[in-house]
This record gives sequence, structure tokens and C-alpha cells, in this order.
Amino acid sequence: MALPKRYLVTSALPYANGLKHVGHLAGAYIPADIYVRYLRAQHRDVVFVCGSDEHGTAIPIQAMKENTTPRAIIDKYHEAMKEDFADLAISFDIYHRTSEPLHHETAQEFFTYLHERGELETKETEQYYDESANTFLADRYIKGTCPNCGSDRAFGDQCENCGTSLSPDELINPVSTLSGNPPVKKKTTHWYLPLGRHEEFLTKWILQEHKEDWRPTVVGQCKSWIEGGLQSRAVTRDLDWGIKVPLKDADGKVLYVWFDAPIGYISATKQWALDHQKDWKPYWYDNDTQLVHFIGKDNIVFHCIIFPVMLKLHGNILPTNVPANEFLNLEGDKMSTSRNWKLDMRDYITDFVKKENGGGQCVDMLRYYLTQIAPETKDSEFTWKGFQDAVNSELGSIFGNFENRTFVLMHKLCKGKVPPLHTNILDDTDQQLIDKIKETAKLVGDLIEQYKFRDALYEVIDLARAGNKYMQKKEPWIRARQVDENGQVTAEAQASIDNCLHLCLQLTANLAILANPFLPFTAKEMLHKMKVVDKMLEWKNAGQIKLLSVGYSLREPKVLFRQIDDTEIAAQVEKLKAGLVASQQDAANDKQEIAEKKEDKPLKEEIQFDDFAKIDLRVGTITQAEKVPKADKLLKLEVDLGFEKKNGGIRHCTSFRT
Ligand code: B3M
Ligand code: ZN
Repeated sequence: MALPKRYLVTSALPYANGLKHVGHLAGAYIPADIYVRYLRAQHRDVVFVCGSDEHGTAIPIQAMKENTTPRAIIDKYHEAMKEDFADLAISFDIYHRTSEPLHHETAQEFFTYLHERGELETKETEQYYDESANTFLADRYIKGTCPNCGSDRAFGDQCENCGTSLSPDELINPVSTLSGNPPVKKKTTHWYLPLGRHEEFLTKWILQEHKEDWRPTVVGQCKSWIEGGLQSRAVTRDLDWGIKVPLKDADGKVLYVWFDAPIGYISATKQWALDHQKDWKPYWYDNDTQLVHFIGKDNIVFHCIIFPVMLKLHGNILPTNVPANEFLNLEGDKMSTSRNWKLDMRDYITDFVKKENGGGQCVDMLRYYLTQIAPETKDSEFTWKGFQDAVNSELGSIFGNFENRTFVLMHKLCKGKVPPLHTNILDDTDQQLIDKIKETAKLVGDLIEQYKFRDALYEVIDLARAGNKYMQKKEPWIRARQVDENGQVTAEAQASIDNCLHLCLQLTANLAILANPFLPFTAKEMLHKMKVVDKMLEWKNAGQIKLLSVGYSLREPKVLFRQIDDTEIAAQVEKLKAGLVASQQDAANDKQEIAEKKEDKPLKEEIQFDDFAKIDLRVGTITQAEKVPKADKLLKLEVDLGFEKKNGGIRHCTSFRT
């Protein structure tokens, strides 16, 4: 099959409302980066775009929490996320932002295009409105009691306590988070994308055409959306943070964040093209472009159903694949920002990458582990013990160890130079290794093209494993004991040593090429030690066994990966637990604060002592209580004051037993 002319690769635009955790990294960023690095190693025309998603209610809500403005929030987190991705070697060609005017224009043009062609419909509905704040309330701005678990901290879109997704109408005793008042219902008009009109197209395109080449989890989710009946989706909101709806009669309305965010891929491509004097159009209009969206499973409906419908209506190309990942759990529990059960990218960077013994090797350690446990087919789990094992036993003991032994022995037995290959004495074991190198090169490429990064990485490690076995079988250190009467290694033994180390070195060079998309720092480090230039990492060199020239001298051995020791991982587990306790404490404090606020009634004005002295305060005992005829909740009381019995009057009682 002919290769596509160009590739446009996207990673989900993260909300600029907080730092992102390693679950995000494993889901949408590392796999995309592997794919892109693999394509670049073949000089294929590829653009890798991403950026911050800076609209939606998540932003003003975070601003309220941090007591600042939405603008300050997006500026802060855009920079922070951009930095974190760069620190972990995610090699975007552009990291854009949806607050840029170019994006606003692009999204508005898109909306207008669909609107003018009658592809949107309007509908009037009733929505919650806060009369004192004078504004419609987004679902997140409404709080109340969860109908499912009874928590009094549920939001209009979801209960954070039990995880149920809700609509504002389901909340018991809803109140506005802006004023604390109960909201009222008010009429409002919105624009909708009638997905029902496109059911036939979606059925054919996903359930037939992509039934085989898309991940079963992705096709499965789409199938249930389509078969469940596609409802019209509102593409506008009543909100003051977002992209203005570009119509005259749409004051106070903005585009729904999920309408504008995916268009962010287009505006990012435009900005990249402007920066590099390129034409952006073929990337979004030419059918010979392979468009691939890397996302997490919670974004499937938007990338496989809604955005494709928008793209089709707008005359753009459709995604070739959407390799969505399932979720990554952490130490036996779901990762969660609200419960503070997570490992932020920034925390790993601080604790490992930027530590004295960190750097690139720690970046690759994380990239390695997150790929090894990538939730490609089902949810998977990050554990610190698993991280330690992956680094120490696989990266260290298999990959790193093979590379290190090769360098050590080459210096010891071959004078630090690439020894010759004596083809006349190649045996079956040598030939098997050569075959394995060739097969692995092809296999790794094929697996990456199928978005099976986990399996691809396994093959890379397996090649290193084969190298270790080969060396063990050849035992060049034993052959080196075969000396003549002068103490010189015999010619026959040296030839065997030469062949072994020649092939091990060629294998090492292959490992650098094959590991490069996954472990870019490691590949660079290996190049440095082999004293070869970047060009060697071109994918076409994979499978070759003439990468290093005979007689070429190489640098001294140096271990590629340090070990992760028990104290490091114990400290991380402790930290995680401490974070959880702190967040539970915060939640408890919040709850108490709310309860105290409720109880605090305003005090009456202070009175003078003279006024106080006029009051005769006595404590009495109720000695009789008689039901008042024909009244449900009234009692006639008799009060004994000690010195006299007094008529206590008729009192209203809300509950009493007779
Ligand atoms: N910001 C949701 C998320 O971070 C959203 C993705 C947009 S991709 C166009 O999960
Ligand atoms: Zn609940």
C-alpha cells in the first residue's frame, strides 16, 4: 500500500485548569510522541500539534478556587503544562492555545460556515438562572444533594462523591454556587448540531469501514452511541467565558468548549504553518493526509462522532484512526485530581528528572514504564513497585546490561575498536542473531504503524534479551583464555571474539534506532558513545548490520540507567498517602465551614445594661400540655415557675407525640 503523503498527529488539548498527571501522559501524549518520532525517523511529512484548552466552565471555576481571574489561570497553567511536556520530551511541533485570536477566528468561521448552510438548528429550552447574579448557570455552577448517594456536594453535571453523572434537574435542593440562592428556570435559545441526520454516514464510516483497523474498545463505544440514538448536541452556551457566537442575536452566548476545542487542532496547524512558511490547507483538506487523534477514552464521542460530523460538513478530511487509550489507575485506585490520588508530571519531574542523579535517563525511565503498562486494550495500573521493577529488571538488567557488557568487553578484548567480522566462520548462532535483528526491525515498525506501542517496545527489549543470550552462549571472556605460548589469544579464539563483539555492537546500534521513538535520551546517549551522528538513527538503518565501521574506536562504557532503590519508591508511596489524607482533611474542613456558616445567625444589636435589668428571666417546667381542638400543631401549656403555675399560652409545635 502506498504511504500517505503527509501526517497530522494530534494529542488531546489539556484543560488549562491545573497540572496534568501521568495518566494523561500515558493516554494521549507518550503514544503520540512515539508515533511521531518513528515517522520523523523516516523523514515522512508529519506535523504534531497540541495546545491548551482554555475555555469551558473548568477555567472560571478554577479561577474562583484560586481567587483570581480566568485569564490568570490560563496563563499560569498554559505555561506550566507546556514546560512539563517539554521536560518529558514530548516533541510537539507546536503547542498552541485556544485563547489566541487566530483560534477564535477559526472557530467562529467554522460555526458561521455550518450555520449559513443550515447544518445547525436552534431550540428554546428552560435553563437554571441565578437572578441575583443575573446569569444563566452552567451545570457546574449548580450544587445540591445527590439523588444517588445523598452527598450535599454534588454538582449539576456530576456527583464527585459517588461519580454518578447528573443533570441539574436531578439535584435535590439545587443552589447557585455564585450566590448560594436557589436558581429559577428561564427560557434560552441555543444552536444544536443535529447528529441524527448523520447516523447513516457514521454507521458506514465507523462500524463498517473502520471495524477492523480501529481499536475494538473505540469501535465498541461508537457502536453504543450510534445504536443508542444520536441526539442533537448544543454547540453554544450561556456563559461569559469563551468564544463569542458570531451572530447578531446571540449576546451573552459563547461556543460550547467541545465545539471549539477540536477546532484548536486546525488553528494550531495554521499557526505552525505561519511560523514555518508552510501551507496548512493540505493537512486538513487533502485526502492523502493521515489524520490521527491520540486521546483518552473519555474523549471518544467527541473525536469519533461529533468532530468528524463537523469536519465532514465543513469539507475537511476525516481522521484515519483515533487510537484512544483506556484509563491508568494508580496503586489500586482510580487516579483523581479532586481526591488528590495522582502523580502529577510535575512531581515526577521534580523528584526524579531534576534531581542530581536524574536528567534524561529518568525521563526515559518514565516513558518506558508508561509504555510498558499502556492501557491500550483495558485499564491498567501504575505502581511504584512496578516502576522499580521495570527500570531495574528490564531497562537495567536486560537493555542497559547488554549495552554495557558490549562496551566493556569490546574495550577489554578488542582494544576499544569495532572488531572485524570474519564471515568465513559465521555459525548458526551468529546467523540467528542477524535474522533476529532484521525481523525485530520490521516487527517494531509494523507494530508502531498499528498503534501497538506496548508490543513494539516489548520487541525492542526482546532483542536486547536475545543479545544477552547470544553473548552468554559465545562466552568471549572464556575464549580470551585460549592463549598461545606467548600469552597471546590464539587467532582462532580472537576471530570468534571479534565476531561476537562485532555483532553485539551492530545489535547495540540497532537498539539505539529502535529505542529512539520510545527512549530518545537513551538513543542519543548511545550515539554519543558510539561516536556516530544523528543520521544513524534513521529508520531505514534498522535491521542493518553494517552500521558501525570496523576499526572505529568507541567511547568508554558508562551505565545507561541507574537503579531505583527501595527507599525512593517507599518515599513516593508515603507521599501519595499523605496527599490523600491532606485532601480528606481539606474536604472535612470545607464541610465544617459550610455547616458553621449555616448555623451562624446574625446577632441582634447590643442593648444597654439598663434595658437588660428590666427583663425578668425565669426557668420553668412545663407541667401540662393540652391539644387545642381542631388544630394539628397547637398545644396549650401550663408552666410551673416554682412559686406559681402560669398559663404558658398556646404554642406551635412542629412535632409531638400524644
Ligand atoms: N480538554 C478534555 C480533557 O482534557 C478536553 C480535550 C479537548 S481535545 C480537543 O479530557
Ligand atoms: Zn452521589
